[in-house]
Amino acid sequence: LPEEEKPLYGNFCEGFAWSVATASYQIEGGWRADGKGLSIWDKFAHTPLKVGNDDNGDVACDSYHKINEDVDMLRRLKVNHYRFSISWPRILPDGTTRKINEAGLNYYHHLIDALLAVNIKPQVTLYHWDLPQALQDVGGWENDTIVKRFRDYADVVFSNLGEKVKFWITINEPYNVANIGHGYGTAAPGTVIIKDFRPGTAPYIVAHNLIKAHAEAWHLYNDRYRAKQGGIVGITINSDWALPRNPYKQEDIDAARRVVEFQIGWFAHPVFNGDYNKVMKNRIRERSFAAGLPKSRLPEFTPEEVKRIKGTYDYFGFNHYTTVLAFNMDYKNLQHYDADRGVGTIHDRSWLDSGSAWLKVTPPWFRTILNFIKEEYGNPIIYITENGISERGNMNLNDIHRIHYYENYINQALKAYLLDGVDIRGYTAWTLMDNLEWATGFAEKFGLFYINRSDPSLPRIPKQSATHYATIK
Ligand code: GBH
Repeated sequence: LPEEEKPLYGNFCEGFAWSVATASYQIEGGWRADGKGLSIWDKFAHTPLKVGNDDNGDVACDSYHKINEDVDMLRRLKVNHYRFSISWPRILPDGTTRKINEAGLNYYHHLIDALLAVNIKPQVTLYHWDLPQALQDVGGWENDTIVKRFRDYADVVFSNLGEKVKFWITINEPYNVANIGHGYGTAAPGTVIIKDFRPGTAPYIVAHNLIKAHAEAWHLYNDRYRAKQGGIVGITINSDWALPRNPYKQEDIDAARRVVEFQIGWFAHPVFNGDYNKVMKNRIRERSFAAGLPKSRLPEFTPEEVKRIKGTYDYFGFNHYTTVLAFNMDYKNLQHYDADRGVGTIHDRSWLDSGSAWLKVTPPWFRTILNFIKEEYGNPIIYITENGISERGNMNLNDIHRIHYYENYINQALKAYLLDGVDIRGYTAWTLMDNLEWATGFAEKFGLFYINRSDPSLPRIPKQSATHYATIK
């Protein structure tokens, strides 16, 4: 084996959080149960041709009615934490505090009580992409009133559940919300009509509001809840690593760096260092001016906002799956996030495949990107909040590719911790069970447990990897 692939033996720190993750829209179902409002994913998935096979989350894994079954799986995995998200419209049907849906809150109370009863600590995400449709109808994340709406929602959640929850994630993968949801449009809210297609402006406006919303939720917790509830709050940022396609070519080396600056940096630079990074500021300004625009398409934070946003973290939440090869690419005058980034990406043909076109098995650079975060953002506490692999096709319980993936990625994280001093406090597998993989539907399966969808009781069946994950810790 090459040196970087040889396993290291050892352990993570005392009290390390071993976890597994899900997200509300991907598993809950109960899309209209007990007064829940509609989310942008309900609407998107009910629009023909938006989701593979026209699948939707109406039933999903029916977790809304299967707390015991879900907790049983977690016990079998021997995890000490469980990461799940709250459906905003299940608690606030129209997105505002005008009406609080007690039945929705009770679902989360019952789930959390069932977890705590078996010593599993909840890690709760406030926003994993299912915005109340009523808020989308007034502009969603593009309207800056969302910042206050999100803070009010966080207030309801902290005040109701905060006695029992000590680990909060404000927003999952703001990159996806901004660029996939409002740029490419292949996730909700998506682009419905051509005039909505503003891939060089909408993502930046949305990101701006996401960052402010996160900061306001963090401050709210810090000022009003931390002293009595004693939890921690952070944001979860996702990024691939990027290698230069030609490692001897400076413009490819720069392109690889831009991939990370435009993905991690977009959000982490404001939250950890204050303000956007120079690479994004300069490129977007120059390209906006070159197109004759009067100002940069990247919004600016005022000095007060920079101060308010900087330092709004108790840890760095990080989701990671794969690596790309990057090369410099000139998109001419196109006003688009991709063109601002100015990068083309490919995969190395030697990398192992998964069930997802974008996901290749590239464990060594997990260690590299963890080191990048350590160096770039002042050696923060890091919780790995997602990492995992998919397959396609019929039931495959003998998922050795997943065992291989977890073994190797976790070992690279261990090297980052033991050899490089990266302050990793937790690891989370994505995902507990096969679920609605967003726009690709149920066909892409990331689960440790298989769900037999042709049986109406939706039985959860452990794959080999589930048994294996229980022994890794
Ligand atoms: C995470 O996103 C999510 O947090 C989680 O909910 C999801 O189920 C999981 O990972 C697995 O995907 O089809 O070429 O447009 C990971 C980042 C970004 C990966 C969007 C898939 C689509 C690529 N995802 N990407 S493409």
